Amino acid sequence: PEPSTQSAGNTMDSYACRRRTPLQHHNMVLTDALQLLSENAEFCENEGRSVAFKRASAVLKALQGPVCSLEDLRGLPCLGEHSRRVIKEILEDGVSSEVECTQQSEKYQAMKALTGIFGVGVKTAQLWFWEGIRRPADLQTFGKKLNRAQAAGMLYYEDLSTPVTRAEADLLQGIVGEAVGAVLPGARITLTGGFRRGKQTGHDVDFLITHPEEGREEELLPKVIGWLETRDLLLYQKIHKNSYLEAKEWPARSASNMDRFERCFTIFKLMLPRVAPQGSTQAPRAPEAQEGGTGESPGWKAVRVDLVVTPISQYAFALLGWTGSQLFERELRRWAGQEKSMSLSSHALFDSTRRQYLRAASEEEIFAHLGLEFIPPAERNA
Ligand code: 8DG
Ligand code: MN
Ligand code: MN
Repeated sequence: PEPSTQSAGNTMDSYACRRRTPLQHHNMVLTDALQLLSENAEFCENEGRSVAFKRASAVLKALQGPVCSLEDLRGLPCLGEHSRRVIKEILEDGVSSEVECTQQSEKYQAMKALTGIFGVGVKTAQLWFWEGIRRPADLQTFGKKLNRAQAAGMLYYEDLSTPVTRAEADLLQGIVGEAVGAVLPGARITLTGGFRRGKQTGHDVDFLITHPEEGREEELLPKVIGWLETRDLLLYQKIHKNSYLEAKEWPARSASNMDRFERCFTIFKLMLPRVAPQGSTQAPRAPEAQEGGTGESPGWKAVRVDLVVTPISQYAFALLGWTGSQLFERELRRWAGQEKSMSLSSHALFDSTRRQYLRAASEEEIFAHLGLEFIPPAERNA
């Protein structure tokens, strides 16, 4: 017997990690509206409210048909008074005045544009907003000093705000795969993030790198970056050691392999395959016309790529952690903590009751440890 079927009685689990959430669903207008309110709450640093709207939106994504009246919402979890009011308005008028108003607001539009710059978070964007900055172009006018990431973010703003396609992700998989194979034969890469969940576009491309022999992955990342830089394939890169925050949040343990977890936030210079005009055998255009306003493309595109290296013993946890969605991950951790007294990270799973780490070689094993039915990546689009 299925534990969470959707009958007329609207049985739905309140944990998104206990539901199947496909990419395509039936309530796009409503979920877009709730997600905009969630985003706006994030811009106002109201995390509780932002998560509440995300949870409400995720519930509608998991429904097996469109919501046509408030009746259809009966018995559904995570839909607070505010969310229901917004849904009601849209069902009655086609739009929600609050959503429209938010979307038109100076604050929302400025925050959207400013946080759209790579390297700019909500905190920075807010400081800039208070100083009167509204658009990326204002930064120069105001004489703002940018860090290296933000400077790259400005330089490639247009490309980076253009969605990455699945085809581009595949091209990058080929390149990263070649780099990894060249510096460490036997090392493997996996495409994670939104593309692993079946998305056709993304804001970046996420790769996980490991080697079947524990320890061989050490020092791999700087070598991969070196290989790529030698070939002029990177526009920006910054390697981060296992973050302090993550290390601090984690229950103390002596195992040293924790420190081997590394990641690199990069901007790739992705050479685009030339599509020759029909019947033409002309040589490719010379590269000088990059800025001339000729409307021609430079032949490459700046693309954000995240590279994460993990020891094989942590691979399943890293894979689960980097596949997302962000809300699905959050719900997994909430389930682990609140219902199982366990703590889950992209490194490991700790059982507080038994005071021990639970090993896992696959995502399936982690779900099993957590007492959850396995949800495949394509149904983690909460
Ligand atoms: P998109 O790029 O298509 O827009 O969507 P996405 O692929 O789902 O989002 P993402 O921002 O690229 O993040 C993918 C997953 O990676 C997400 O579930 C959360 C996770 N993730 C980060 N940053 C970090 C981090 O610093 N540590 C860990 N453990 N996970 C992270 O994005
Ligand atoms: Mn991604
Ligand atoms: Mn990412």
